[in-house]
Amino acid sequence: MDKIKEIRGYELIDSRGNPTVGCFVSTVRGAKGFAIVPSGASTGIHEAAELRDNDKKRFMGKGVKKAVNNINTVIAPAVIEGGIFSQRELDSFLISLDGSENKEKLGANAILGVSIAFAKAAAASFNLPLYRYLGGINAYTLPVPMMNILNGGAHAKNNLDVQEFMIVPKGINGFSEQLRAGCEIYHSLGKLLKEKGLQGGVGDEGGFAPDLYGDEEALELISEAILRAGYSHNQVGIALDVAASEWVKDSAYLLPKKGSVMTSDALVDYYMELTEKYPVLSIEDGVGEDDFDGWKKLTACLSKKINLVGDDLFATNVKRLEMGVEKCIANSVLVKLNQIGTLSETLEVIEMGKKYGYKSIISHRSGESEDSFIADLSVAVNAPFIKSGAPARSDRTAKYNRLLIIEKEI
Ligand code: 2PG
Ligand code: MG
Repeated sequence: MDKIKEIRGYELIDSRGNPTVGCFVSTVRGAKGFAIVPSGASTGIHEAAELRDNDKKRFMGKGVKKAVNNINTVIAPAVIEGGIFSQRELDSFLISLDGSENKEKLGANAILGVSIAFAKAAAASFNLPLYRYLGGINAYTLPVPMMNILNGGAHAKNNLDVQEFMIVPKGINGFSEQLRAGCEIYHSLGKLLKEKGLQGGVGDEGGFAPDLYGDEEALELISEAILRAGYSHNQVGIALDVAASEWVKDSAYLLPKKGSVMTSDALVDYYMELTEKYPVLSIEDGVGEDDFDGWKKLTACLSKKINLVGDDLFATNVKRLEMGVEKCIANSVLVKLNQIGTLSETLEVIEMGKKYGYKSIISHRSGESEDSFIADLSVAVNAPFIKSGAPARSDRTAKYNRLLIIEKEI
């Protein structure tokens, strides 16, 4: 059996120009793993805690030197001395070393960096591709990409309240053809926006970020861009991440950019109307993370027709998903490693989802890097979907490109 030789933390930069944790793990036999931790903007209140320095003199308080220091001076010596070389053992050791409910002591960013870098080093030590090491011989399908081609909400400075408008080439066979459709539609939308004089650069996840009359205009433009690129709405549908937890104000919803106030009943009625008018096949966080009555209504009205995805609702946490199963709300679960902070806990959520019929969508964060770990993870667990932003910008395409390579291998 191999052994961990070294664990080293780094303060690096993410796709938004904010500091983030990098982690290097090497083994006695010379295997190496390197991970970069992502970071969200529309973070839910039930997520594990990201440790930031709050030193206003550096990076507007966003430095991660404390988290890096925790890797180098607390985690590294304890793990190396413990002689651990199994993912589950490592992750439960890290959880107890931290000791808090939400990993606030060492920082979920510090813990996740070690957890992922170790998985990569272990795969290298066993001489296996990462997806094969993680998924074994059962890793054999590629996810359908959900590509975010129009950004709003907390991810863009435009006037749209809905955070993500994604295209989903569900009716096309094969990952590379799905990705090609995504690229062609992305360019088709870019051209359409230019024709209409609607420019405005791109948002955090690489999608266009124009000012529009409202969310419906976005749906109209994307529906048209799909057709103009030569695809039908049966081949390529639309997914929304409303990120409605961002709108919660007292017992209602305040759409911050439009300034309108809505109840959750009105939101559900609105979504029903949208699914009638446009090829919408998935809605994420349609209501707030703790609006269980809203979730019940949403599920009763739409769960037979489309995917209802819990992101902030479940926070990649088995306890939250268990509660969702009991309440019979949503039918899909968004999976983000840094919402919970270790690989083992993330895998548990995916397993629980499978057991209760919840589809997994393996997801990036809006603050990303060149690390493509989630691509391998999505294949390892045969996830039906991955969302990694637009088919543009290296922080997003690193994952799609990795999947193109895996597609050739399996
Ligand atoms: C989301 C994510 C990723 P953030 O809400 O699903 O798209 O955004 O990382 O900002 O939470
Ligand atoms: Mg979301």
